[in-house]
Formats: sequence, structure tokens, C-alpha cells
Amino acid sequence: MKLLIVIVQDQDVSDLSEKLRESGHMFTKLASSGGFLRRGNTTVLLGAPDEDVPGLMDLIRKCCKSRKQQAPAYTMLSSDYSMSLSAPYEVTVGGATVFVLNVDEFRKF
Ligand code: 2BA
Repeated sequence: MKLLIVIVQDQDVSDLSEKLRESGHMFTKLASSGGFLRRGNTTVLLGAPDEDVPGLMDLIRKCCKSRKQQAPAYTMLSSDYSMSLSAPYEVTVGGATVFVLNVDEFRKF
């Protein structure tokens, strides 16, 4: 068995949740936020048999789109110790960030 930790953009969560329910998978959604952009995203915890993982990867790939987002400006210190703000710039976020972990034991009480 594997545990998939899937970090998705909030805009993709309802589509992904619907597809996971349709395919009979159980999962848990946690509200999270990205360390870099400091914006909300969603972390999906999903336990599944090993043989389901390739299909789940396809499903996640189809549901989670990449998008451009504005990164926060940061303060720059020049050699003359003057401070200035960086120009705004864009980063590409997603589709999804997926970690696949082996599960030693799975029980429900
Ligand atoms: P954030 O940390 O808010 O990152 C959002 C996007 O900003 C990233 O998209 C990436 O394009 C960019 N980015 C992140 N760190 C950067 C840096 N140090 N310098 C320049 N650009 C940077 P994604 O890679 O698609 O990541 C989307 C979200 O997935 C991340 O949101 C974070 O919540 C999670 N994530 C990504 N990689 C992770 C990792 N190795 N461990 C834990 N969470 C991760």
C-alpha cells in the first residue's frame, strides 16, 4: 500500500475530489499553504493499493493545471547599504506536487 501526499491548488480541488470519489478512492483534505508564495493550497492524503498508483497519477495530472502567479516582492540590500524592492515576477505553480510513501501498516478501528 502507498500513501500519496498531493499538494494541489485550491482551484483544482473540487474536480480532483469528484474524480477520486467516482473512482472509489478514499482521501482526506487538509487546508495548507505554500512556504514560498504563502498562499492557500490543499493537501490531499490518499491511501491506495500499489497497483492503483499509476492510474491515480494520470487522474491527478489531468485534474491539476499549471498556472502563473505573481511572486511577492522581496527586499534587496545594495553594496551601499541602500534598500530597494525587487520587481514583481511570475512563477509557474503546479499542476500538483506528489509524494509517494510506502505504508508499513494500515488499520481502522
Ligand atoms: P509554494 O511554496 O507557495 O510555491 C509556489 C511556486 O513557487 C512553486 O510551484 C514554484 O514554482 C515556486 N517556488 C517555490 N519555491 C521557490 C524558490 N525557492 N525559488 C523560486 N521559486 C520557487 P510548485 O513547485 O508547483 O509548488 C506548489 C506548492 O507545492 C508549493 O507552494 C508548496 O506548497 C508545495 N511544494 C512544492 N515542492 C515541495 C517540496 N519539495 N516539499 C514540500 N512542499 C512542496
